[in-house]
Order: sequence, then structure tokens, then C-alpha cells
Amino acid sequence: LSSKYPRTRMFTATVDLKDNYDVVIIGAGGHGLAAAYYLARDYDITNVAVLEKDYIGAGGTGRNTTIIRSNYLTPEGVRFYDESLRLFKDLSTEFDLNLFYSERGHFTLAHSDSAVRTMRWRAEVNKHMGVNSEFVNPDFVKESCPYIDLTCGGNAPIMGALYHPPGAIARHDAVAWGYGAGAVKRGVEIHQNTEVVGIDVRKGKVIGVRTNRGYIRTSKILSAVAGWTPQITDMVGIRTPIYVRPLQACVSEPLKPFLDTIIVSGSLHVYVSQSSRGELVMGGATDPYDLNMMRTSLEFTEGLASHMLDLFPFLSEVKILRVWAGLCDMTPDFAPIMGKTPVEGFYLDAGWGTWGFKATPISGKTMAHTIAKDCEPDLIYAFRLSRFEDFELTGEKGAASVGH
Ligand code: PYC
Repeated sequence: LSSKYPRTRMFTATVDLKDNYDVVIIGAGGHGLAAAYYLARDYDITNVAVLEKDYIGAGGTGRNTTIIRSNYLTPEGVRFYDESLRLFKDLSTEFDLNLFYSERGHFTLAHSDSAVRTMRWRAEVNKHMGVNSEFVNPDFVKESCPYIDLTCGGNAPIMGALYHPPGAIARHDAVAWGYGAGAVKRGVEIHQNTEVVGIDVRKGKVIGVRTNRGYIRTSKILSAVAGWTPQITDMVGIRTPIYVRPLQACVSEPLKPFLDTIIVSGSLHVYVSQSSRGELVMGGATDPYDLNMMRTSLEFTEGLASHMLDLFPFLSEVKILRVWAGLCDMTPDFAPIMGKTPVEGFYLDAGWGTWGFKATPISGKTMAHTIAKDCEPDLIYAFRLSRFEDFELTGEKGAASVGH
């Protein structure tokens, strides 16, 4: 760490804001910190401030259910998430920090003819793109996950699944800590408890950021604030089709290991994996209304529990330990919005809905490229904001784990 800053365990203690940075990144979640890391590592751009109104990883990064996969529906999605998965595998070594990356195998269950068709479709696109996925029959599911009830209590029998062996989980907060520490080591400043209250634009160009701790002059701003994007885009007068929905999740008390794989059922609105501590990490669909609040509800917990019992009836006495919620930037086509915007120097990393954690490394890498070169790499062309005007959507709804 640079000797000019007092040192805390992984990060520098807060220092005064400077009045000028080459780049200001709004949001110290995984995406914002990854962008800062790659700006410093790959482009030697280190006069960078990451501003966070709360604490590192307080948003979607610390609130997701940690699933990593690349079994998407569109070739553009598959290519993008597969590069992310590839980067994830090396991060523990790169950061010298154990992210508990654990390859589990990912099953997306099909309970209807139309779901079987979608899983077969995804398997074929995945294989075409060199990604390891295949459609498997119910016996294969049972062999890999012996405790599952294939009949789902007679309510929704499992007809097959999309099996994706590289599907993995990782310690989500540690991903943000690793990127943050790596960025700070290279000279980036992270300012927690620093809220952006306004952005100044002159003649179509970004010129500065107003914060609760003072004014910063800058010509480049990245917004990476899942769930708060509309507040930030309002500051620069940009319209996006993003709407915000809460997504709740929970963990059970720790159990003896019985679930080696990740099980997802869009139809039953449930996804589950077992953490290295033995807790079942579970989630379901987004709440069915727009809301900027991270409250939890009994309705969610009861609904999730009942669907979990369809799959694993023997869990009926298991207690839920914690429930929480995060905020999701939803987009009409279930793909992110990344890249340049009509305001010069204002870059967007948004629309991460319920699929942002797995994209952390590649979003950081591609946004760093976009900011450094003022030009988007091909990998994110399909995610550009203008696709909504051009009617060129990147339809990933069929690959979202979350029911809709
Ligand atoms: O897209 O894999 C996913 C996911 C899991 C939980 C929410 N989204």
C-alpha cells in the first residue's frame, strides 16, 4: 500500500477528497471496484475516486446468492458471461485472497414442455459457443441430487434439466474486497459514506460531481449503482427503461452437506445451493412491484419455503436464519445496459437485474476499457443503451434464474 495513507487491514483509512480526479466511479460494489482495479492495472489510470454512499459491497454485491454461470440464451450473453466465469477462476490467486470459488454444477429444472424446449435451446446455443451445457433427463438429476423429489409433491414433476457443469458459487463480499484492495494498492481512493448529490454537465459533457463531502472536478464518471441507477441518470438527464424491484433471499441454519449442486427452478420460483458452512442459500422471484426499499416480507419467506418443500420435503423442520433484500435494476429484455451514453464522459454500468454478481469481473474489465479508450469493446455491443431505440433487444428472459 502506498505509504502516504494510514493503513487499515485491507484498505486505506478514509482520506480527504481531492478536488480533481481523472475518473470518478459512483458505487463501491463489485462492479465499480472491478472497473477501478482494471483501470489501474491495465491502463495505469490511478487518479480515480470510487464514491460509495454506504460501505463497500453494501448493495447487490453483498446481497446476492453468489451464483456464477454462463449458460445464457443469446450468443452475446453466453460469450460475455463465459469470459466472466473464466476470469473468476483466477481471482483468488490474483488477489491472494480466498474467494471460496466452488464449482458445483448448475441444474435449471424444466417442469413443462415449453421449459424443456427452452432448456434444449439454451444447451444448443451454449454448445455452439463452446460452453459446457447439456439437456439431461430426470434420472440424471436424481443421480446428481439424490434427495430431490422428482415429482415435486405431484405438483410439477421434473421433466429434465439444463445441466451446466461449470456453474459455481463464491464468497460474494470477498470479490468486492479483493478488487477494492487491489485497486487501492495501485493508488485508487475509495471513499465510503460519500454520497453523490448532483452531477454537473456543460455543453453535453460531464464536468464535475457534487457530493455530501465537497465538489469534485472530473471529465469521466462511471455509474455502477445497481438499484439506484434512475437517481443517478436523472442527474444527467438521461432516460433509460430501467425499473427497480426488490429481490429477497435467505439462508437456513447450517445442515450436514447434502446438496452438492446448484438447483434452480424458474417455474417454482426457487434457486438454492449449500454454502461451505452448510447453510442453504435460497432465493426466488423479484417482488412484483416497483419499490426502492430493502425490507423483507413474510409472504416471500412462506412462498419460498413452500416451493423448497416441493423439491426437498424432508426440510420441513429446518429453520430460516436470515432474510434480506437487494434492489434490482430491471430491463425489458433482461440484459444489462453498459457503455457510453449521450452525455460525453458519462458511462453506464447498469440494468443488472438479478444477474449482476456473476458478471463482476468482465463488467469491470469492459467498463475500464470503455472509460480508458472512450470506446466500447465488441463484447458489450449487444448491451448498449441505444438498443432500445434501435429495437435491437438482447432477449435473455429465458435464461434468468428468477421466475417472472
Ligand atoms: O441469474 O443465476 C442467476 C441468479 C441466481 C439468483 C438470481 N439470479
